[in-house]
Order: sequence, then structure tokens, then C-alpha cells
Amino acid sequence: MARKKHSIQQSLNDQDVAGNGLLHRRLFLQGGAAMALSGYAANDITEAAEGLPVEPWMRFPTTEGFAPYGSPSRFEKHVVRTGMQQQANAPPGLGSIRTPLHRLDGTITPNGLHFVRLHSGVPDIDPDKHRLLIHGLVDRPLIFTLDTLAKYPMESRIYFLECGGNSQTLYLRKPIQAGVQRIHGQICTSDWTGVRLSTLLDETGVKPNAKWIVAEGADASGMARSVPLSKIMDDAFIALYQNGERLRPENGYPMRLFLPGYQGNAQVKYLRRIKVTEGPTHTRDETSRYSIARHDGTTLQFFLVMEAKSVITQPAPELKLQGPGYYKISGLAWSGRGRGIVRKVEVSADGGKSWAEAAIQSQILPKATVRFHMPWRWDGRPAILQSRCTDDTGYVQWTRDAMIAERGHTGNYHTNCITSWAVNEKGEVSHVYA
Ligand SMILES: Nc1nc2c(c(=O)[nH]1)N[C@H]1C(S)=C(S)[C@@H](COP(=O)(O)O)O[C@H]1N2
Ligand SMILES: [Mo]
Repeated sequence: MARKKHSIQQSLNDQDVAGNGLLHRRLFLQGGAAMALSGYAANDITEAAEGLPVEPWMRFPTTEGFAPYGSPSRFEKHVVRTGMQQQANAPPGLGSIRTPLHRLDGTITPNGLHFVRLHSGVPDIDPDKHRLLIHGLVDRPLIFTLDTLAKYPMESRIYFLECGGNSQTLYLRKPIQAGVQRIHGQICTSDWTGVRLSTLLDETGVKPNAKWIVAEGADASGMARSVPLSKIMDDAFIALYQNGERLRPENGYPMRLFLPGYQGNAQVKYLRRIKVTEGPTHTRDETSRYSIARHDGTTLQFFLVMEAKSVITQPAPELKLQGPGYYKISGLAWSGRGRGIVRKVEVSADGGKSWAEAAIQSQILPKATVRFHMPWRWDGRPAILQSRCTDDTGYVQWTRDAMIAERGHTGNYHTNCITSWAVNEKGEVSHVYA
């Protein structure tokens, strides 16, 4: 028995693929690792098999489980959105609540946990009274109700939605001491269903000099954003359903603009108007905000595509390691560039000195998050965990140093640099710059 154990240990040690205990990504598929991870000795298992408990709920049926709208197990009450519901000195309804990335697996975000970013709270819109107006440089301005939209062909696509301000604290000079939820919890993925805008614009017709549109929401923030007509005709749509149900009020009920791979802010919720224009409108939300200030004093305007990015969600500062041993590093990767395909994700356990390719456990879909994982043998000594994403254009997620060199500390948006989680001897995880 002891000999056997030794050989498993030996084969695990032979699987090192990068510094500080990163193991080959296929290790989890092999029997040896499963045995090493279970932690039970063979005679414990025999004993357990003989004495499997018969619990009360196995003896008597319950009458539970027929709720009109289901909710998670009572043991999952801690899996909630958190964040700033109301910032000090801010106008009412300005803030965000963020997704508990460290508590989720897979790629689809449950609707009740999708991050919420609001500039004036949620308007209480009656869907029967809501109208969408398409006008401006069109041949025939048209008004659509929910009922008329429902008659058009719809498409369902799985796409990520990330706030342009997600992770923006990485621009700060000192790493904030917060978890993955606070720092990165504004990236989610859903199955969105709606009507392509190209279909609706075929109906209205578009004048030859039309090159942009401006989209306007029906909330008090007056959210309005300009989008190139090329994007609108390519893959933009009016989203009506999110993971099979009507959009949640917080996420734009009854309809929102959806722009695959673009920054969240441009995906105008409570959409009530699309005006076809010659050029960008230069609205408040695209001039005072959501442009990227650069170190050389210039500004990147209409910088709408979210670039390749990844983040380790387990371990994370919210999750302490329980002593040396085998761990599964897991996280999300995505890109809005090119076709939006994640080509590979690499993981480092030594602060970026050496890297190894992670396994992808989800489907690889354009402009959607993918879930990666990587086996790791933690020896109990300090380590720095990082991940980096490469997309189909060959773009590699950059380091924080490279990002700061180009954008300085005032950059604020599109923070797609590598994140570093430091693990100390106690197994505590914290956010560092490495
Ligand atoms: N009308 C309107 N649209 C809006 C916003 C808003 O406050 N009002 N917030 C924007 C921002 S900043 C982001 S990141 C996304 C967030 O979408 P979500 O709240 O569904 O996650 O919606 C965008 N669209
Ligand atoms: Mo945002």
C-alpha cells in the first residue's frame, strides 16, 4: 500500500509543467490524482459503505418543492451580489452590485447574480406602454412595441457583458485589498435572445450618408451612446430575453441594446430610441466618461471593444487555502477582439516567471467567457498566481506594468491587464502587483 502511494506521488511530481508546482492540465483526468485528492483511506471507505445513513428525508416524503418561482438551496444564501448600492455624495441610483465570481463555476451567470450597473436606478416600465423609435437618417421612421418585435425572427447567442469600468482599481498606485468580486465582478455571460438591428433597419431603410447611430435609454440618467453603423449592421440586436426569461428589471427590462464584445456602458438598457446619424453624437457618457485617458495626454474615444482578459476566480482573496496539497486553479477568460475566440489561457504560480497552458472546460464560443482550470500542488510556501489570455487575433493579455506605461494611473477604463493573487504561508490570498 505504502509503495503504491509512493508511486502515485512520484507520477504526480513528474507532471510538473511550470515553476512552483503547476501540473499538467490533463492530470485531473488521470486516476492517480483522483485518489490523491479524495483524502479517505481504503478502510474508511469500507466502513462508510456499511454504515450509509438513512436520513429522515429518505423515510418520509416532503411536500416541498412546488414553488411558483424557484430559488437556490437554503445552504447557498451566501452566494449573493455585493457592492455599492449608493455611493456617498453620488446622485440617487448611481452604483453597482457585483457578481460573486468566486462562488460560481461554468460560464453562464444566473440572472439573479448578473452584475448590475445603474446610473439612475431601475425605472418601472410597463412593457405594454413601452415603445422603441427608430428615426434619423432613415427612409421610414418606425415605432416598435414588444408585440411587434415578437413577430420578427429572433436569435439566441451566448455573449459576455463586461462593464468598461470593471477592474479599474488596478490603475491605482497601491493594490486594493479586496476580493475578486469587488475587483472583477462586472463580467457576466448569458444566453441573450432578441431581434437583430439589421433586420429592423432593413425595414426603416438607411440613407447613404448614415454612418453612426445614437441609442437612448428611458431611465433618468439619460444614458445615450453612439455606435458605428457597421457594428449595428454586423451583430447588434435588441435583447428581450436573458437565459430564456424576460430581461430582469435591473438589466434593462423590457429591452436593451446588445453589442457583442463591446463595453457594457454602450449596451443601453431601457432602450427607447435609436437615431441614425452621420457621425458620433458626443453625448455626456462618451465624452466625460468611458473614454481612456493616456499617459501622453491623448484620449482614446469610442474605444468600444473589450480586449482579451482573464482572471483566476478560485483561489481568490475570499477563499483561503486549507494547507499544502493539491488544488484546482480555475477562472474565466474572454475577448471582444477579432472573432472573440479565446485561443489559449496560461497560468503561472511564480508571478509570471514560468507559464503553463490551462485546460478549457467549457465550450469556446465567440465573445463569451470560457472556463479554464489547472492542477496545482501547493507546497505551503508563498506563491503568486496569475493567468493570461491569448485571443484569435494573437493579442496577449498585457501586464499591469505595460498598461500603466501606456495609460498612466488615470486610465480608468478597459482594465484588461494580468491580475496577481499572492498566497502566503497561512494559505491566505491577497491582491498584489507583481
Ligand atoms: N439606460 C441605461 N443603460 C445602461 C446603464 C444605465 O445606467 N442606464 N448602465 C450601463 C453600464 S455602465 C453598464 S456596465 C451596463 C450594465 O448592464 P447590467 O446592469 O445589465 O449588468 O449597462 C449600461 N447601460
Ligand atoms: Mo459600465
